[in-house]
Amino acid sequence: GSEEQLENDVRAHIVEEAIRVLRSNDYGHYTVPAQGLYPFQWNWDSALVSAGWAVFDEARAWRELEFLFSGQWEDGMVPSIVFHKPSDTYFPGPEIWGTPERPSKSTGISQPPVAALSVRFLYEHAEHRKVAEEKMESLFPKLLAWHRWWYKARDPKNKGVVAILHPWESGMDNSPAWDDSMQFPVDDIPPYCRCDLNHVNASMRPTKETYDHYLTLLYRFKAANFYDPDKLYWISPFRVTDLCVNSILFRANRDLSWIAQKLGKQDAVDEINQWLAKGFEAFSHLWDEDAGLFKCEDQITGKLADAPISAAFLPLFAGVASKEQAAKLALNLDKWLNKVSYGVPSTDPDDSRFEQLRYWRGPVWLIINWMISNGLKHYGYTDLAKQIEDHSKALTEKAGLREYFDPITGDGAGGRDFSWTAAMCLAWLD
Ligand code: 2M8
Repeated sequence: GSEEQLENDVRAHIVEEAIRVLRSNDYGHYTVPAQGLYPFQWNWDSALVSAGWAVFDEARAWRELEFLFSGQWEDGMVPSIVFHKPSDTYFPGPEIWGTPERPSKSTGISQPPVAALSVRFLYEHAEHRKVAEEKMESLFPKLLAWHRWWYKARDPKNKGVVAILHPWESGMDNSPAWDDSMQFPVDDIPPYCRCDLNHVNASMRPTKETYDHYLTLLYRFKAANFYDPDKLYWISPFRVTDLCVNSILFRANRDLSWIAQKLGKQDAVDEINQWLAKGFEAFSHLWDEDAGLFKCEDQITGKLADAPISAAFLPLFAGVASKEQAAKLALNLDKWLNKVSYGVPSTDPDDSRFEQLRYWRGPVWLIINWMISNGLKHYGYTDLAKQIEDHSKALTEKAGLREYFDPITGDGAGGRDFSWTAAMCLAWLD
């Protein structure tokens, strides 16, 4: 009917907008998350954005991933930010991460390992099969080296789950799940000026107190022989089993195993399957039966973080939750959705730490919506998955391709013309 036609027109317009946004954030070999606010190549942004490019320019999609791996360290780590070209609109940039004489080419920490998912996505959606096979083959050893790095550098105690040592590594920078673990004393750090507040209202960003902690960690890691991966785990006052990184790593391992199988690399398949088996067991300790949610764990105190955050649902995306756990998660998610106009809020709205506009403490993020919705479908909760999809569409129709959204009003927040939001409209919502 005409209503359907209208909806189709609206979506077609958003697809056009999304393509325009990716093109305008394109620096040739990589896409910046947003002009001004984030002027470099970010790790998980790039991996997610490559799926958006894949919809209309396969060659460009592969280049995005290849360029991300051009920043890979010798030990396998893929940094959270690669500083290809200088920019003075972001803090902390290459001068802070590096030495005064030599700005750094990248940060010294990592981010959620999405890339293996993207390689599989690009391969499965490829029209140019031959090219896709070659690209997958050449990216495979780099992906494997990165996953190995996670276990070697971030799970030296062989728990089966890895630690983040900085909230920036989780991607969910100021999540209330870190509040207790971020209580360590702040060092006497050099004075600094935050660039983010030139672009975005302070009420939508982490507080000064939080930034002081972020920088304390950065300077301590830098003092440890410039981010020596063998030292960081032991010296960091912040060491957390994060649900976002671990769920994505688990899912990425499944995709990497799939890729290894396609390439006939049986040794790698065996190695990855061992990670999966250990991970499966380790996840069961992150389950809070009373809350019916997964929780992050502070590895220093051994305590589960009580904050109910959206990453609690990501084990569905990983495929690591049991049927019973999935049922409880679905029940909780349904309750959360009934408390807001648009889901999924990054913190349970009933929790005292919920703030509807402050970044990872309440707002809706489309990339997380995609992951949760994808996970729900896998477990058979198609109505709930569809509801999240509809909310995501409605948000982009109402507010445009913003960085994140207010779950109560549906207003857009943070950066504008945001690459990963655009990518979700192309690769998921179309
Ligand atoms: C945000 O993080 C950066 C630090 O990495 C920042 O605020 O300066 C987070 O939302 C992170 O998940 C994201 O990758 C990055 C770029 O979009 O911005």
